[in-house]
Amino acid sequence: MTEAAAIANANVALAKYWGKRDEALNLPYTGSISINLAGLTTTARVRFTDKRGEDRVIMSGRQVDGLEATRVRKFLDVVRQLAGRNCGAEVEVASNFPVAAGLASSASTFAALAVAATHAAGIILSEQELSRLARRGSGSAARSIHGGYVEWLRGEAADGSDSYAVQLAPPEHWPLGIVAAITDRGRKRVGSREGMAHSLTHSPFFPPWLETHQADLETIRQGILGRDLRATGSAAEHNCLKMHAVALAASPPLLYWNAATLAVMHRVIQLREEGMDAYFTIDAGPQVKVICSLPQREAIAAAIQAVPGVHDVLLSEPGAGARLVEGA
Ligand code: 2P0
Repeated sequence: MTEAAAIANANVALAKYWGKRDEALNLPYTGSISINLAGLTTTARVRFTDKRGEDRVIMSGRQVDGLEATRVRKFLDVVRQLAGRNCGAEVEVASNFPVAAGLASSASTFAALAVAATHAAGIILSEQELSRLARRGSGSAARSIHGGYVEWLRGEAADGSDSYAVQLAPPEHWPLGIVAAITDRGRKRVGSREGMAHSLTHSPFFPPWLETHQADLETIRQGILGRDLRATGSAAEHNCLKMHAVALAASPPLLYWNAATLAVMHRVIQLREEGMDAYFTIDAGPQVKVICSLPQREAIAAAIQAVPGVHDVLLSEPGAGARLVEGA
């Protein structure tokens, strides 16, 4: 097989990945826990050619060069090394949601690429191996290999062999609702990669972030297993605000929010006071994801859509893991 296509969903972290202990291997300082987002999907197609020339990378319909293409080429190098092949590739990637704006497009991109590229190269990996491989492209991609509720294990080994994601529970374990509020359609100014590196070296709050993270992981894991929305949601909000506190306290500071981000946060708190089960979380961008009970999702989405500055809302629920769509 020299050509294959795969799809993978984005994910939203409830306990965040923020800080690498190894930048080359994308090894995190902490574990993290996420929900796979149904319907926020990236398709990746990989074709290995006979020629040894440079890889051609097409993203959202246009050929890219520079950093974006370099990241994909480096990732393909890992696959080529695994497969013992040395050939060029043509890669096409397309997502059905706003990319590079804090909606985890690198997670779905590299999870889909891991599945497509290994099949195209003729190698079959276990889900654990795929997760480890996807991590090399983007840390959070390790989590998008699996469906439902997922924990990426920090691991201890210097070579990253024990740093991969596992499924905590399948999507049907707990059919939650997720609403993503789009408050800015542009690309974010500081990507996660630079943002976490800067936080690590320039924020006095990085050490306390590490010290308090394990407790959040445990609360969120138990909350998911026990289907306890209040425990899970409160701990996710707390963990999100701590991550942003780390970034805000960096010098110079990193401020990912805009006015609408903050307005949505206030609206979610108000919805809770009105008796709704809703909790917010925010990644390295201005969008807000709201975790809520599934029967209340439409009403919550309507309330969020009405917040001034919200361009759009996307509705999701826990979705399936990365999978091959062509080239089996
Ligand atoms: C997360 N983020 O846990 C955290 C929360 C952003 C904020 O994982 O450098 O794109 O490719 O490993 O995976 C985004 O970081 O970073 C991310 P790299 P990645 O979802």
